[in-house]
Amino acid sequence: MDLMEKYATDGYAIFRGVLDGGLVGEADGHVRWLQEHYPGRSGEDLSTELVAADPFWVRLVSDDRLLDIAERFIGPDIALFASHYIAKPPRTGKAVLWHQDGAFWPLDPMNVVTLWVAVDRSTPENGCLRVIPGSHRDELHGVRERRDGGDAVFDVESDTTVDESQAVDMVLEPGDVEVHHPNIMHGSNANTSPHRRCGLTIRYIPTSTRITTEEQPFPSALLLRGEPGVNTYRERPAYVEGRHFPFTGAERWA
Ligand SMILES: O=C(O)CCC(=O)C(=O)O
Repeated sequence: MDLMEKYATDGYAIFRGVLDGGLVGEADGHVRWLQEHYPGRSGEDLSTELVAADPFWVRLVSDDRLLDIAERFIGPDIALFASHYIAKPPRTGKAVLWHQDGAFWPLDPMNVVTLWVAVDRSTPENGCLRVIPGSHRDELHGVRERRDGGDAVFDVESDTTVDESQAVDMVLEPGDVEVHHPNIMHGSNANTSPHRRCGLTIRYIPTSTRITTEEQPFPSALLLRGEPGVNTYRERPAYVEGRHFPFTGAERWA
């Protein structure tokens, strides 16, 4: 099955070997740098409000290989809505409870695509992403405070029952990209293995999708390709040596 057909049928698709080892290695260095600079944040909490001040983060989500994939799903005018590294540490990495992204997002209409970029090898042992194929055809269910009493990355989950026997594990190599629909039911287990599990979520919207938050521009709203459409955007950050994470080509962002 062609990957676009796969997405239409199952609500997700996997693009293999999208990013090269050099850039994935820089993303790995970036995660470590962020953890040094924000010691109060866990590896699962490196997210949206940090993006627009971080030239490498903006460089990474602007990569043409990623935008070319996003363009196939949402067309040529592309903005960033949000992005989040979820770097689950070895042995103590937390679960992400079952949810549909669209149930949480201030977007109108809910036209958005997620690219999940594997920074580490991602397997059932280290808590890979799991999806319920075909669940993207369901409506958006409500959400509730979590009920399991355990420790999870977010405090909320979908308020519907999920048949976990239908779940498919997203086994990915560094540089692979999983793409998913805002209505697909997904989550991930805790990382009980000796290996970190790091992925970067990138939420791309067509610029015809409005970000409806009171705060404008939204902290991570950035125009990445094409016409600006209905939103206002943050300025791209200028790279300052010594202040920002250093990366290949940083001089072009100064
Ligand atoms: O990385 C994970 O474990 C969960 C990611 C997720 O919930 C998402 O991509 O929407």
